Amino acid sequence: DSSDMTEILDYRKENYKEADQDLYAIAEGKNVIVISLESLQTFVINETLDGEEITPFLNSLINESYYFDHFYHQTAQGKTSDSEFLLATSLFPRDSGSVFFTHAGNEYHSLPEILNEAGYYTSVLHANNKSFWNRDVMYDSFGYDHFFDIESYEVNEENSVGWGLKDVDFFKQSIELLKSQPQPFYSKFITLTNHFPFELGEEDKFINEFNSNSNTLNRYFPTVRYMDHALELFFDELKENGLYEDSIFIMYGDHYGISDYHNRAMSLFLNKDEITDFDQIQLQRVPMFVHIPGHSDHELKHTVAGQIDLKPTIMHLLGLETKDDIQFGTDLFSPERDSFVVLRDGSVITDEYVFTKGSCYQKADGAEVDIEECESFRERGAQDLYFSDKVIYGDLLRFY
Ligand code: GP9
Ligand code: MN
Repeated sequence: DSSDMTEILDYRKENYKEADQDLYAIAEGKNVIVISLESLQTFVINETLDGEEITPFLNSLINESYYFDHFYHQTAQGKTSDSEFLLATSLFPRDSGSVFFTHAGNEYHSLPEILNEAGYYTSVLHANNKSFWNRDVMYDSFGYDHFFDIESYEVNEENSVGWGLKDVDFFKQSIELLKSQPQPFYSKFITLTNHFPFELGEEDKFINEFNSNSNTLNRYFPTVRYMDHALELFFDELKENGLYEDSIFIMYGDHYGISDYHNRAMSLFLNKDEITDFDQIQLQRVPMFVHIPGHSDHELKHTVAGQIDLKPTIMHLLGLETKDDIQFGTDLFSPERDSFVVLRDGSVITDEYVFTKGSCYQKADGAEVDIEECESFRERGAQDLYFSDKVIYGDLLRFY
């Protein structure tokens, strides 16, 4: 009930972090282009296969972006939709099932809604059926102005593979849709080609497959490489169409693409004897970029963070205060920020420690240490999840 809300509000106030003075409002009034990168994991960044870079474009963009190399996905069974939920609400998705299906009727104070109030036109672009993941219903709850779904795209046999429209064609066709929108806009793109089972035509394979007992992992590399290529072309097209300069870019991997079922093959790629529980946590990292055209202070960021931190980060970059919003993440640029993330299964990661599956490890070398070392932030992680779940199950934002 509403007394829970009071408790949660106090907790929220305690954990609020002030924005960085120099970056607060740096992108005020600019377009925001968010790109959800299907199944992209951090382990491919700055790596090669048979001597070829797997993500040459993204690697080059690291030097021109704030790139976060200790950024974790926090999704569970709701996969892409869970990552969308984290971004829009700074709440945790459900530990099982999909919050997009079970709690689409809740009251939310979502990022699109907040941006709408701040004068933004808000949209999602994704070439799939609108009802997949119950998006059409949840997007209404979130208050998006428009969802450019599969009906907005020309999809045929030539420009499709696997799940549907190929990323290159998706981005190409999206340019006109973007141009049709009032500015400033907040538009989220969801890519599709780098999705299990990672199918790709020969003409789109720019690097070799890997060679292991997992065909899934083997095929992952060419589809990642293809997505990277599609992004490069998209940036070029945005520049040609005058949409680049006045925009900022937020890009992140939505969730893992390679499950622990493929650990033997993964250990071969990573040159490890085996993938331990500790390694498995490191594999939950997904790339995250904040790219601000014309900004010269970009740097590599090592703070431990997750998708729940995206909403406060974006809001502060746009000059929107977050103090009165119920959020379980913190601005990634805040100088006061704790290096900390809790995954949906209760695993917790800091600069120094990893807690997972009842064990505590030293971050630097993966050595198991006394569980007491992890206790304080294991508790904090459990507290975050508990309060966030309360908000969702009790539809508590009704009272706020
Ligand atoms: C489907 C796409 C993929 O529209 O977002 O969903 P996923 O299976 O990754 O959750
Ligand atoms: Mn996905």
